[in-house]
Amino acid sequence: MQYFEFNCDGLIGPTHNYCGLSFGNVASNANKNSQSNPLMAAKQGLNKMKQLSDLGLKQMVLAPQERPSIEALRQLGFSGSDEKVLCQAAKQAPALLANVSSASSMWTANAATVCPSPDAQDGKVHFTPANLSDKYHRAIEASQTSKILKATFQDERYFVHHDALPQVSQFGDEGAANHTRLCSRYGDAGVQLFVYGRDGFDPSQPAPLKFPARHTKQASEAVARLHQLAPEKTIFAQQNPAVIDAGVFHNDVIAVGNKNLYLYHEQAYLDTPRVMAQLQQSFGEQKLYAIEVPTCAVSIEAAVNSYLFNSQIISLNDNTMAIVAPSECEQMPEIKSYLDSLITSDNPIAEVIYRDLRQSMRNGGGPACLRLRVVLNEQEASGINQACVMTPELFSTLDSWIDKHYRDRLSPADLGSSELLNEVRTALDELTQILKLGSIYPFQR
Ligand code: SUG
Repeated sequence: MQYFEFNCDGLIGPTHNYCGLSFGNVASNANKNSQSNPLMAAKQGLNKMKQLSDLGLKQMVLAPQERPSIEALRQLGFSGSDEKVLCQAAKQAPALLANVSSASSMWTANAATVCPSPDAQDGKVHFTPANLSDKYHRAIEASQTSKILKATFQDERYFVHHDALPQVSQFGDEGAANHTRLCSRYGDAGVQLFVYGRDGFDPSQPAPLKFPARHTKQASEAVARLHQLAPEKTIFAQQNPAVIDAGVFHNDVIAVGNKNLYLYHEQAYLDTPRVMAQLQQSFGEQKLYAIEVPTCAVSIEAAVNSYLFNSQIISLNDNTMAIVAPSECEQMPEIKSYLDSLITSDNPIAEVIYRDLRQSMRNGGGPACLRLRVVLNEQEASGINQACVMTPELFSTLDSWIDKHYRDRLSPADLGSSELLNEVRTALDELTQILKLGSIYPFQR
């Protein structure tokens, strides 16, 4: 049976804005309070999906979450009509309103950790939504993410949906941003590399000093257990605390893999040589392209500013890969020259595709943040919601939907407007029909 990688990209929601909510994420902090362009953001994301789909890759769309979340504000004590809740929050607690208005569900690499069927003992595809417990604006995504994943990967014969881990910092889980599956062919049993920032239960272990380590060892271990992974093909590695303090808030800001290729920075881990030796050992006799990027070629600062490692590496066919890099990489001479040398050296990457994703990048989200990878075989693929699969028709429907409903500028001060709330709800209501999701949003119930 043939296996494929599906890239599930988050459709960027109509409240995309810059409120500087993510301490430890350099871009989010730097762009705090600037004006965003939700229309342009959504189109930049959608155009990436179209390009990958045009290249023959399997591409899906995951719906955004309802924001502002009136439900979350009610939980925090605001009451009355939806308009009153919004208006009170805008006046009395603008910081809370910013948190419940973030379009952060676009970064679907943080939506869940996914285990394809060849790796799980029960032969099913497992999903664990990430609790994202380190940041309130992200933690409120988990329950809705679970509903969206269930509405997208529907057939219970193939898909197992676990609950998110307990919502406490000891089990902080940031999903696939800290997880990479390596394999020779997608249908082979893969090696799963789980990366965490700290030990959630033992504060005497190494941890960053300045910025939070969002993801814990115990979260990674729990997900590996839930997904029924073979211990000899599962690796747990700790991120280098010093790079977290330099702005590497997720492992996908310092390493990226596809199939049997792993591109990583020499400073990525607490003990990088050990991690690579374990990876090589789990890979056995099979060929692994382990490409180490030295600090003398790319500094940590340049990695964080360019988001080189947040590129997507994709397979164009059995032997050739391309790297989908943010356009910032093309503009930084040292990164451009690194990528030029990468495609001419001995590895399967033959092409660089630069993409303008600036709206998302300004919040610390590059090409790889915007997608969740799900490896499926043909039979499993028949059990997904087909209305979410990217086609030329779906592209043009969504493109017009964005034109119809999205604003081309939004400032933090606009978030309290009831017109915006109505615009968002009208848009999302129409979207649930386009993507055949049923009534998944709180305002629809
Ligand atoms: O969690 N930014 C996101 C970016 C997530 C990137 N994802 C991966 N690396 N996989 C975050 O920090 C910023 C929102 C704001 O500041 O308004 C934000 O949430």
